[in-house]
Amino acid sequence: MAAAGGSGGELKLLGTWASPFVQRVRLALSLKGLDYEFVEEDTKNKSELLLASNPVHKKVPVLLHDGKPVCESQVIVQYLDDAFPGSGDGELLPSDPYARAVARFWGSYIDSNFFAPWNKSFYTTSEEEKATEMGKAQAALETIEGAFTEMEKGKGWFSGEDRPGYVDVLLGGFVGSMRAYGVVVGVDVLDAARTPRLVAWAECIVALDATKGKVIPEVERIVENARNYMKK
Ligand SMILES: N[C@@H](CCC(=O)N[C@@H](CS)C(=O)NCC(=O)O)C(=O)O
Repeated sequence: MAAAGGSGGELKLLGTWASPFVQRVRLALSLKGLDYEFVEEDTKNKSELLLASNPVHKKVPVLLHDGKPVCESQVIVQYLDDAFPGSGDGELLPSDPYARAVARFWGSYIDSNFFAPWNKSFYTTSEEEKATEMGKAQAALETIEGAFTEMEKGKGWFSGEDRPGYVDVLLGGFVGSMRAYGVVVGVDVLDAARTPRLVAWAECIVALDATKGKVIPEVERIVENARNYMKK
């Protein structure tokens, strides 16, 4: 790991271990080979540092670079490329402006069209709404699978390179939660019949050296966490 402290300032990440948005930032930090201090937050009792660092949304993740806060996971991942060019295996976003725009488009689509309805399906108590929102999330994943097929260029990553890039990191943060959802709710979000290529891609994400045991938590741990939440 490159010590960010030596080459580009001190990095501190405010997060929770279970947050998929935090996991995508940790994925990016690992792939860029950057050392950082992880500070576990309690979102029921937020620290003064979190509230002061992200006064608008009051959410994790927040990256502190030499004490300066950067908020919102997609912004943080982009910032890491800007602030640490050439670190690790290189940039997560492509260098070509058009390819960068395409990658950012899919990043935005993942959060708005996949995550938002999927999250709603988990929290709603209406069975009808649960099914509707889950249907929207799965339809979005099918669209994302189509994008993957166009972008991966035989390499197995959205980046179209031998290593994961921006879109891989953004969707990769959700892989642990998607797997746990299947156990807790009994519905496979990543369904081999609908999105076989994303199922295979997810295997590659969890098998990455950069993630193994460090970034994407064990499914059992996320399941236990979700079950505890549901009991409350
Ligand atoms: N759009 C944000 C979403 C972050 C988010 O929803 N964080 C959740 C944890 S997964 C959080 O901090 N929740 C606490 C709260 O809403 O009070 C991002 O991409 O960073």
